[in-house]
Amino acid sequence: MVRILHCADIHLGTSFARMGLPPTVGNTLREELRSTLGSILSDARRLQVDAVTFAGDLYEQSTAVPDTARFLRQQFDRMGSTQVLIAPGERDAYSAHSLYAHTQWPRNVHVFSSPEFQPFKLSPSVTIWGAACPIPEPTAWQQQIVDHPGSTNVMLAHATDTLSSKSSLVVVSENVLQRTNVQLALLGGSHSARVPVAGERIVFPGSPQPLDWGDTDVERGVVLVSIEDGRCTFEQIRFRTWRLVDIAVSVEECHKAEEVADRIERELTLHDSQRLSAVVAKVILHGEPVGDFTLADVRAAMPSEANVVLHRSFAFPYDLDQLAMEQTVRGTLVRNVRGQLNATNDADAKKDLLAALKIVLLALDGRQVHLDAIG
Ligand SMILES: [Mn+2]
Repeated sequence: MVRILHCADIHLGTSFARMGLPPTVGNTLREELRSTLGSILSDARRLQVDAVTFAGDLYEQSTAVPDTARFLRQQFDRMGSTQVLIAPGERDAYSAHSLYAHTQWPRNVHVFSSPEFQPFKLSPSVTIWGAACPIPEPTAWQQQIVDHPGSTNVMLAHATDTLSSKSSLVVVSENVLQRTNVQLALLGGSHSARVPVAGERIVFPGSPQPLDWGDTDVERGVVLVSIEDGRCTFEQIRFRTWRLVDIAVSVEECHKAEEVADRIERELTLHDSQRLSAVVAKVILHGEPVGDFTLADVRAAMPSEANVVLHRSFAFPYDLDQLAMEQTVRGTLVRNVRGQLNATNDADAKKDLLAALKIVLLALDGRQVHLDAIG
């Protein structure tokens, strides 16, 4: 029996800034990504697998530093004779500048550096066919993978299983695979997991940790593949250590920032009652508070280990129908802005107009206006 631990999309060194997370949180999550790779490789040793496979996006070339190469080399070195097979992806594309090209890898590491599929004989009965992304499309990759009689042909690549104009990845679908010599496709490129059922051949392990707000509740991990007499069985292994959650919290009737912070904390503990630091949350505050405080005040009132990004949803604290009837400066202003609102179909322009109106109405009421009241 041959056993493979298949991984993809770890994205070591990724920036979490696109999610609005502060650098301190990003640093913690990046450290956890490194620990995740360490845990995966420890499991591989414990399970005594024949190979660990990576189907792309192992690390981010754009943020890679010499220490990234040092870390990977040291991690793979401790695998001893266990084979490590890497098919580069989009973010860790193979080039003369990539870590793959200029790092002295231990002898157990093999990087597929060509966009054409090349065989690697893992055992007398299993051949791994790997290629480096980008694999040109349309391409004759189906012809590159030739049948080795008596051997299970396993494909290793960063790919997609659905045709989409947004993706430049090569399409490897169950349909396409039926017309090839490939019995099993160990893929990367999808951050959510997919494990074959009933005769299917495609494995996407998913990213072991959630990497974006959309990755909230998707099963993710690595996949242990066992191949015996040409038959494959699969087992998902999970490593998720943090959760990304999207929550909405009302600030109605709150007099102080501390009250809002308490409400947020109560919501967060619903997601992980043990460790506040294991939850990374995007919090949308809605409603109108009684007191006067800013998002920064709420943030300052939160426990230091809470990882939250605060947003204020646009709630309008006035009844515009009523105001529009007033024979006052306020009434004239509201009627005027409403006319402009009716004249445009641009959602952003409408939002900006309402935001401006809200600020002016608050100011006319003599209330302090904070910048984050805008939106
Ligand atoms: Mn990826």
